[in-house]
Amino acid sequence: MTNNKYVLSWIEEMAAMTQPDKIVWIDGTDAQAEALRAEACSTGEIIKLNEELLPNCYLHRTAVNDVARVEGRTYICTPTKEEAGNVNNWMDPNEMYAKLKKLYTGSMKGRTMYVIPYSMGVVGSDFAKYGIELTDSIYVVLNMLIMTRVGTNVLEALGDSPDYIKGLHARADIDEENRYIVHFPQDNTIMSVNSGYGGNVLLGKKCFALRIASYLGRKENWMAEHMLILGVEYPNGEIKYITAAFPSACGKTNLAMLIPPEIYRKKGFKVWCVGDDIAWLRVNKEDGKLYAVNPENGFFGVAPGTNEKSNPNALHTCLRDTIFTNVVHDTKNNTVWWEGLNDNPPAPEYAIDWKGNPWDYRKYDKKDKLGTSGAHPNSRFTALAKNCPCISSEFDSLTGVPVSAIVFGGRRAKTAPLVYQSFNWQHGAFVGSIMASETTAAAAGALGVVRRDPMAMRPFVGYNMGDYWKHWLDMGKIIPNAPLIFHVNWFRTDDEGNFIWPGFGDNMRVLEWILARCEGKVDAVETAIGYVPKPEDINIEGLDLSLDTLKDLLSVDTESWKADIANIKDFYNMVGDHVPAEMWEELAALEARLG
Ligand code: OXD
Ligand code: MN
Repeated sequence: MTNNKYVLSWIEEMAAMTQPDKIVWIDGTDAQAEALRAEACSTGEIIKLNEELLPNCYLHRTAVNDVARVEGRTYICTPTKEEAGNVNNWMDPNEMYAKLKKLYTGSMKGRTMYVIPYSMGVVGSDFAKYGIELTDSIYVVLNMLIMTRVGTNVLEALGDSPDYIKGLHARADIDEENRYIVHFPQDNTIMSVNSGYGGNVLLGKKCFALRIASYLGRKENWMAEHMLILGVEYPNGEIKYITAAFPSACGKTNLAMLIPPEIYRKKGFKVWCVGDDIAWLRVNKEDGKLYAVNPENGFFGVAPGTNEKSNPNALHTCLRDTIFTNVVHDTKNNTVWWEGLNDNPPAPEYAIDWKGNPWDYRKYDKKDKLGTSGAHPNSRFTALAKNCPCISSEFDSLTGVPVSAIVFGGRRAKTAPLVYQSFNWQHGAFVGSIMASETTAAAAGALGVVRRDPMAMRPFVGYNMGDYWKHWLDMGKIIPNAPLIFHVNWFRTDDEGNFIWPGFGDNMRVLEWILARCEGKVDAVETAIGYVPKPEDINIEGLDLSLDTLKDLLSVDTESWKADIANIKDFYNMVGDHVPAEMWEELAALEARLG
């Protein structure tokens, strides 16, 4: 399919090591995908679901020990440890290559190696970057066909160039002790072994589009971020775009596919989804604004909790052409189910849980979610973006969309108000650097344990975190018309631990204020942490929420901020001596303002 000598010699070398029985090139055609689906069904790797209810949908179960990303086994192998920094795991590249060689040698014996040429971004656009993933898993091929743009046109666009990201994935023995997800940024190489779980093996996603891309972005003056992208359409048809970074499992997909409350819909407001997980951002030379694309082609969303109320758009997206992973199989209707889908779990005689065992929903115990739930809490749907009812008409844009606002967010019971605006780009980057989430009582034993997750990129920066912050500061200097930077917190709780803000579609009310700030159309109150809305400027029409409660939501709890400062200092010290002086200055200034 190509004469590119760099590609051919690399594949030859990888095949000599892994020793597959045969090599199959993925061409992106429906005919080939259909044949692979049939083959995977025949071996039980995937199960075809009810064609009438869920057309072209399949179910897959991973190994029980292989259900999530493994941060502890994810490495950034730069030549020096300093380049990878203190937040990443690091090993000397030569040592790591030697270790991996042992694990890969002969790992594809008796198996087929699939060669997947794929693009992150629209093929041929200025944003696009190309990759080739070698894998011995049909499940990976079928997921990559949804999540990325795959086919011979990628090889044509690459031509004779050596400029592509190499990715090697082998399932090997799915051995947790020898599971490695490794990045060699200097070699444009990703190696993943002993896993079959999406986040570890769909190498275009976290590995390429965040870790390797963040490294490339720093070299080439652009940004790869863990951000959703959405467009708010006003009644006059104008659309303004927002990107937002929240830690994993804080509702990025829900916000990206938000349906505005009725009072907004009646006026003609709409929200369009450009992306739910990753944004690549570049400065547009013509208007000096920051433009964003979603480099992916699909959504790898968390299934549990997705329902007609929380996210109808996501639910409708995954009613066709979808691969479900680790959800409940309803064998009566040959469909799927997960916790939070509806109140009708399949009857025990027809229910198979994510492990492949008979499952009785009546034994579900909140305190032992993992042991008793039918779907794994991290079970997923892999669905095509183009099937999303609210997908933006700019999804395939070659230039991307102009970003008015960047929003950071976390899950904080008390510290962060509903929304605040940073004073300027540098302060905004600081706000991103101190992002954090607290564990909830429901999710883990300890309540209120703070995990700092700068820009929601803690597990995804492909180099030193301090240098990444410096890159943020540097980018601010080369964007003539930079977006404004905000912080939101949908998760503030009352003294009984109940969420105060309704969230979901009502988050539209906060987005409206954010965009009004960007347009200079609304005033704000200056506080120690940034600009906070005047309570009367957040539209609460139609909400069961008083102005006093809104005041509480917007108040700055000085004592909890002061208490947070020590935690931030510890974190900065852990990140180490690459933390830019500007960030320490911002921290000192915040401390002084808090008094
Ligand atoms: C994801 C994640 O899967 O952030 O998107 O963990
Ligand atoms: Mn993510």
